Amino acid sequence: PVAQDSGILDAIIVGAGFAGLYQLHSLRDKLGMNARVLEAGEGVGGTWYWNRYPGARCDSESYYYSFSFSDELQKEWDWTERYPKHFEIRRYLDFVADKFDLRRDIQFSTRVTRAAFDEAEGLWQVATEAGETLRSRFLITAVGCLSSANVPRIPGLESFKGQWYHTGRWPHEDVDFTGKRVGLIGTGSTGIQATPVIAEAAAHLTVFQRTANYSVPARNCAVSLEERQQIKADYAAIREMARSTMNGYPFAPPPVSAMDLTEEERLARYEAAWERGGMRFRATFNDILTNKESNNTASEFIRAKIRSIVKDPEVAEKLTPKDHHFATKRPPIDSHYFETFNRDNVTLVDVKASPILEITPDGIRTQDGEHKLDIIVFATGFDAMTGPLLALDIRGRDDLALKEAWAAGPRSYLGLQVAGFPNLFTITGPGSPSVLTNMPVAIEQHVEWITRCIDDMRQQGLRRIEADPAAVESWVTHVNEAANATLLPQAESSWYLGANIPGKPRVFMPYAGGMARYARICEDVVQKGYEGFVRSA
Ligand code: NA7
Repeated sequence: PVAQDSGILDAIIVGAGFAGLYQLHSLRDKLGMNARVLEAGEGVGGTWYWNRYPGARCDSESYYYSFSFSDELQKEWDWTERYPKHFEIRRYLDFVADKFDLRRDIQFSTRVTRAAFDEAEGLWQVATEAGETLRSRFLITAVGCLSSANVPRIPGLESFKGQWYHTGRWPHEDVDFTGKRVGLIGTGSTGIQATPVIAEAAAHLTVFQRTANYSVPARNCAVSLEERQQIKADYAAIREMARSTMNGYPFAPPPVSAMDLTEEERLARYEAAWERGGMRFRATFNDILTNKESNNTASEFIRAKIRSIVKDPEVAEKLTPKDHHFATKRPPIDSHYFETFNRDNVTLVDVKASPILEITPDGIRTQDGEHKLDIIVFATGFDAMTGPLLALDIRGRDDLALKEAWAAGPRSYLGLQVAGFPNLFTITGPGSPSVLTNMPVAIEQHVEWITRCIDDMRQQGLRRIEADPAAVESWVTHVNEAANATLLPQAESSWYLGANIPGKPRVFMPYAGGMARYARICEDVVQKGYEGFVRSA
């Protein structure tokens, strides 16, 4: 390690969510390095520090949306619900931070405003909002993929007399909806989670929907003591399974196409999956994301469910997705979302048919007229994957701005490094499987790979690593091929493609080749002496 008293750190890690915490633990406690985390929030949690909106919980099940690296940790921790609420995840990450004594190396309330590579020194210079500059050999971003809030520029927002909130920047104190007229914009995973909870409390809820969405019941429930004990006893096998699948889940589709069965058999399987609930529905057959005909059967099954749940046929029709295939946009799961539209105090506004024109002092004006509101909730998503990275204003060699390097869309090698940016590692960066997987599995793989890479460099007396532009070129090609082998890029309005942010280049960002395959490729790269990277002393 670099000497402590030189004021130079071995590594600066940006972000104290799952990724930042584990990266700090790995570098500091396994390699004995001098690492520091810079975190904008006042506590640990990362994305989960900010996402506190009503109904916020994880769509992955708690027992596998967690760290696997410490057997002691997974034995000590008890999850209470099938899907953890936002505060339970924060409590878990607090527990992790305490258990591994991580806080002493985390600088909270510290926002990075610029990071520049000093070629002469071979060091990163990282500037913070408070005016501090820190220096380190390595810079590791652990900023999450869905952490840069997207508040659409709707004229008149500043004139609104009520309160407005973005779900990903929710206030720490509860928002009281009692007796209020609430407008909610957006029907992605977040809007679909928040809708039933807000409707319970508000005098009236108006949901502004741009794209109708497929959603499957989550079937959330408490985890019993017996289940907890069983999971703990089985953890080794559960984790191994999670690492071996496409999405990092400890379950996989059977080796059966939806087209292999009769309609009756197929419907029986969908019905069972619908009852079981959650992301497991997507794993009913092995070709839902690759075969249009198969996908149509799943899409049609959900459409029929929506029509059967929602009593008003006109509302049901508006809620029925028509312009994309099931799961080609990130599939939400819900707790009584469609049922909520049967309530007297809930209205659905289709903003494709009647676009939002402006926000007025008293509400939202669509083409059809003004909707009077006391509170507006923006469930309008994120500048996904690239947003949080570009916000750091990263400058590589020759003052090359990441924003320039990625002007036509993100380009990385393995989602981990960018040509022209030596010693910068991006955990769950664009080009990695990240958002298409159960995040902790992807994060642990990345962190362990980066840690080993840095350790190998140290042992070989190397101080610098950078992705070779040719390797970036072929990885970008491979990421495109992997996406095109699925139906995913066909959903034109998907944030996977950057389509939700006006002016953002349309590039399919995550690696769709699967988590297990990705991990094998990364391993192969190491075995071939870090093929595709240029390393030097
Ligand atoms: P998403 O999935 O990006 O959903 C955002 C929603 O907001 C979606 O329905 C958008 O419609 C809608 N939206 C965005 N901008 C506008 C404007 N300007 N007008 C009307 N409607 C708009 O974000 P979430 O927070 O729900 O979920 C993000 C991830 O968090 C999720 O995938 C999980 O991984 C957890 P669109 O579909 O673009 O037409």
